Amino acid sequence: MKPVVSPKELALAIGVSESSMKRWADDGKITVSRTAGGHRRIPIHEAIRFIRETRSPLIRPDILGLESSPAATEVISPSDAAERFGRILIDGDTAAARSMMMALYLEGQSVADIIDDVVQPAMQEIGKRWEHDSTGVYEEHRATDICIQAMTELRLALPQVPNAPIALGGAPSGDPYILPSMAAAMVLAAEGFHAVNLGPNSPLASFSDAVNANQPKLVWLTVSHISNPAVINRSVKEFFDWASQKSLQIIVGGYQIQGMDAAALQGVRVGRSMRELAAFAHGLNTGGRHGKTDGNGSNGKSLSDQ
Ligand code: B12
Repeated sequence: MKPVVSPKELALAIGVSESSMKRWADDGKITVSRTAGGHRRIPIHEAIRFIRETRSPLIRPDILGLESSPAATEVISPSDAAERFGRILIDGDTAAARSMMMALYLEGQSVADIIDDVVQPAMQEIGKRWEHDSTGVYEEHRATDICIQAMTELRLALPQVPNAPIALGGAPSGDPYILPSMAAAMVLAAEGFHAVNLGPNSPLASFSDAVNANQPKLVWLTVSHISNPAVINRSVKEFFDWASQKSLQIIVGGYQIQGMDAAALQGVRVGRSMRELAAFAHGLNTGGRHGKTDGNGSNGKSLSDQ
């Protein structure tokens, strides 16, 4: 993905004239920066925002430095998307996974919907394969890596909010799962937070240091594997007791969250999906108004209305 593009490049990528693009930039419909020579330049996340909000067809993703696999253009019903993505992961087709994830976002799906409706069910199916065939283990590991690549590309394309409130989170010691916390960071970034992801296997003591250093508004914890229940429940309870004195908003979730002691989770919000995380974050950012910032992303105006 290119960091910035010219009006000419963005115009070519979505099939409009360069003069229209320059006019929209001058009308303030697209935020541009200027080079020393005065040339307009469009940051990639701004180009992505414009394409998504106007529902513009991305006919030349390669011009923006994005993958242009057929998967990007194939029309798939939401119910088939998870199965299609699962097939792509089993085939090890990284280009198709990146294209499909970006295409789903550009057509208006929220980050939370993409994770809950496409990534989670696809990985859940892949997680069953090792029971039937030992090759299922490497397929699962490779699928995880392909998801990391596609999710990283989408995260880098998300709008960047200046002076955004901070959200911070990860998975506890002994929990090696990468995708759940990465997904939480993406959803919170799409909801206007600056997300600090400590990732898998993070001792709760490091959460306290990170909270002191970053002063977050929101803390998330994801639990997919409990290696030592006594240790995890005690350290989580200690951290939450300490954090609750700091008027921090805390939300927890994950495949194994039900395996945690209720006492350890007292006073914190438990969520089952990325949609619930998005709604919680939106409420925090908008003083309780429900909904989510990363809705269908359309400004309701097509290109001809610009
Ligand atoms: C990938 C994977 C692994 C990989 C992880 C690679 C990596 N480093 O990230 C590795 C290889 C490490 C792994 C290991 C194991 N795994 Co595993 N793994 C999976 C798999 C296939 C996908 C998990 C994933 O990342 N999903 C994608 C994320 C985005 O989805 P999610 O975790 O479901 O999260 C959703 C919700 O929980 C929620 N959520 C998650 N976090 C949060 C946080 C907040 C705040 C909120 C609000 C919501 C929320 O929203 C998410 C999206 O909808 C699952 C299958 C599954 N879950 O059904 C099995 C699975 C979880 N693993 C399983 C098992 C058994 C194991 C092992 C014990 C296998 C073994 N014998 O070694 C080990 C245990 C860990 C260890 N000690 O190594 C079983 C668990 C069964 C059980 N009853 O606990 C599963 C279900 C597979 C199966 N069908 O048997 N695994």
